Amino acid sequence: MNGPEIPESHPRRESLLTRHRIETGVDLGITSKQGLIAQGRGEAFDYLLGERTIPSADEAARTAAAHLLLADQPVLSVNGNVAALAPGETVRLADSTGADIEINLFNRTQDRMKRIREHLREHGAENVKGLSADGRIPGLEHARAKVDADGIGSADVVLVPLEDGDRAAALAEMGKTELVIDLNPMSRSACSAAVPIVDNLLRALPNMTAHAEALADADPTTLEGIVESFDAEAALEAAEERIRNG
Ligand code: PTJ
Repeated sequence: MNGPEIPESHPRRESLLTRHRIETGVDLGITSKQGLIAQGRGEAFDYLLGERTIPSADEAARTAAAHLLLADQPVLSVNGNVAALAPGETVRLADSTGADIEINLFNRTQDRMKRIREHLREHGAENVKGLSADGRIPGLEHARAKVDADGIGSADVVLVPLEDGDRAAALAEMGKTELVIDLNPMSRSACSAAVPIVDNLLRALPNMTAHAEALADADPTTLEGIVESFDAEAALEAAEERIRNG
């Protein structure tokens, strides 16, 4: 993906390049137009967080990596923003944790599903789920309820990046552990997550991969210790405190 001409010295270079990825996603038919609005919302929170990974988010990323390594059937859920922003980073996290990748869209069309699958394949994904849609998440009225029975439908741990909605709570109702990446610590998804990672997707995914690689040889007792000592409420409070008071 070629970026626009933005000088290295531009103070908002990273932010502008990220915007360009989302714009390109819309042009390619991967990202929905609403995804542009979601991006703007995220940017505002990131600005207030200082555009860096705060210590509580790093601890959450490590805990999420431990959950993925302990899981019997972990799945990374991908929407149109995630596919445009971090396709390679998603594939690398899946590879380092043995997780499946499943496309799950709010504005679901068969055309977008296929384009996103193709895009992920171009970035190294081998098996992309979500198109069978032979399972349902009970209690959801919209398209996010459509899942693969052998994917999110039967997963024990699901990573849900970048959505403020009711799916994380519905997945918890099904007994699944959900890990959420969301820059807004007050979003419904972050608040109902077992592990809310309040960080930019572009920093959180590589950070989780680095933690998963560092923990690859850890025994289950060590991983369980990491999971058990995590306090989701404290992580949300730390992020909100950073946003409100700098
Ligand atoms: O691709 P689809 O059809 O499934 O549609 C996806 C969108 C993005 C339209 C849908 O999930 C949506 O409307 O999202 P929301 O409700 O705007 O929520 C997005 C959440 O992600 C907000 O809380 C943002 O703060 C947050 N967010 C946005 N960009 C980032 C982010 N969090 C982490 N990293 C980001 N880069």
